[in-house]
Amino acid sequence: MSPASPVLRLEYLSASRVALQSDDWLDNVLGIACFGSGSSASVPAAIPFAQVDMPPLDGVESVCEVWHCSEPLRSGTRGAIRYRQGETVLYGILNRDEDSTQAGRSPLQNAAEAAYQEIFDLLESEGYSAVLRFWNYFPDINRETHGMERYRQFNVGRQDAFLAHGRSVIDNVPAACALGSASGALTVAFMAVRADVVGLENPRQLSAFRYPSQYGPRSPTFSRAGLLRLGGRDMLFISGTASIVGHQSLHDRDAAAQTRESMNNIAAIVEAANRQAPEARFNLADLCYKVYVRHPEDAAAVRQELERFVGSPVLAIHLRADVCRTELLVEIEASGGHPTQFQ
Ligand code: 3EB
Repeated sequence: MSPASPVLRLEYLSASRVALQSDDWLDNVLGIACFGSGSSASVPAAIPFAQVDMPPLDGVESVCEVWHCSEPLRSGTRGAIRYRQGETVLYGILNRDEDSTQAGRSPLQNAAEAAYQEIFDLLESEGYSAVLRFWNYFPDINRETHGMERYRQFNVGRQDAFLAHGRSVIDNVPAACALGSASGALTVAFMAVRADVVGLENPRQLSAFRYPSQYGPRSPTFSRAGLLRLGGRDMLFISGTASIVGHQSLHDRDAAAQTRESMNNIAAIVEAANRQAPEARFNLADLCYKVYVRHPEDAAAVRQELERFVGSPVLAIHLRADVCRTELLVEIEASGGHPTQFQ
């Protein structure tokens, strides 16, 4: 049985190409995250948009990640959030400056908590029961301020918002990533659905929500992947995945080996997804990858290892970003089950 027309579609294109698109094209756009340090794409205010200072390492100046949806869409704003929604999908983006001070809490912790509270408020009032994916970007992720590394500050604020909304912080939490940009505000993009999402864990890795306290006072609140069925199709959203086995980082100073270990982890998540949804037959060669690389000089080796591992041409973009542990040189996210277009 051939599946119905896909609800979600992913497209990657440059900011200058985005500027050339017609209104018809924009009608079906859920939102756009544009990566690069140049000036941002000009996009109508009704389209959720963020410019993220993470330069592409693929020889282009910018790359825009565009989510399309086949459902009739309408736009809205709530506080700092710009969102766009269809019958089953809601995508939103929010930028939040780190400008609020409060005794005992860092501005980033405050910004993260406020951002997530605002998102949960929106999803509760609009009735989207599950978050499929969060993308978190903020500068200086490895820098220590207020006596704590900024990634750890973020984890405290994020978890507090989950708890404030009575949401579980273990098991079946949303898939996510958290990367360091070169500049800018805290940016959170998210995709939520009126559907059941199954959170997947990786047997090779301790669940992040159970990381021991050596990684910070609060464990990160994310699952290794989110699996769902939408419009008759199984879709898989794999969280940022690094060279971590158990809870330990492996292959210090070796970006190629870290890439292989990250892919071993992604392969294990794909296996877990196929156990859960056997008909989906997710396959490494059919996924679309977004690769975050700490040092630009590692990009060629990382790209080569990824292609070797997958064993066929790979749909991938590579971005310059900081990973949330200083020893990690690469992080890879992936998704599958939706059409993807590169141009
Ligand atoms: C890891 O496995 C690497 O804090 O949202 C990956 C995916 C990572 C998501 C997050 C962090 C996050 O711990 C880092």
